[in-house]
Amino acid sequence: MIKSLSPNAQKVQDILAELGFSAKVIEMPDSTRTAVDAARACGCTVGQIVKSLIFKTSVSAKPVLVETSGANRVDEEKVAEILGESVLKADAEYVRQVSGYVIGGVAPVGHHKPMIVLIDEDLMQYEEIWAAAGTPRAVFKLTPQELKAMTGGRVAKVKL
Ligand code: 5CA
Repeated sequence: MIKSLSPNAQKVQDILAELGFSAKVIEMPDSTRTAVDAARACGCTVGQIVKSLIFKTSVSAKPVLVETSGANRVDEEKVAEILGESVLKADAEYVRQVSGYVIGGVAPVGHHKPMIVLIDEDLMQYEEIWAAAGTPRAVFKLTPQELKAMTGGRVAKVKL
């Protein structure tokens, strides 16, 4: 029997399909909340996990999504240089408000508010990567090119 997805994971699946992507959302029996958890559950390296990290520009107060390799940390100064203003890391409430997802489940698509999107250039080296799909147990496999296409993100040097 095929188990149905939880509502948030199904929402991500529907958005992916609407956008024309064939990716399949999977709900894992174990947590995929962190990049390390997700790598274990997906059987891939931590570097192949997409961390969807949310920041806020400090002056214009715009949400910024930095799609980061699970192996890397974001250098906020590099992000600030790219955007022309400094950024602050979002708290859990802001993440929920702008993305519509809880921490650990933030997907690359389907956000409540449109966001500026940057993509860690290190993600582009992989044949396949995995991103969160709406809950801290839901993921989907995609290519870096698909990540770029579905987010409209700009590939950049963002790691510390
Ligand atoms: N599902 C996994 C990988 S697919 C995932 O979503 N990983 S993540 O890195 O994108 O999400 C966890 C991130 O949320 C952490 O790296 C951390 O930057 C952020 N985070 C964790 N706790 C909080 C918190 N209390 N407030 C704001 N951000 C947080």
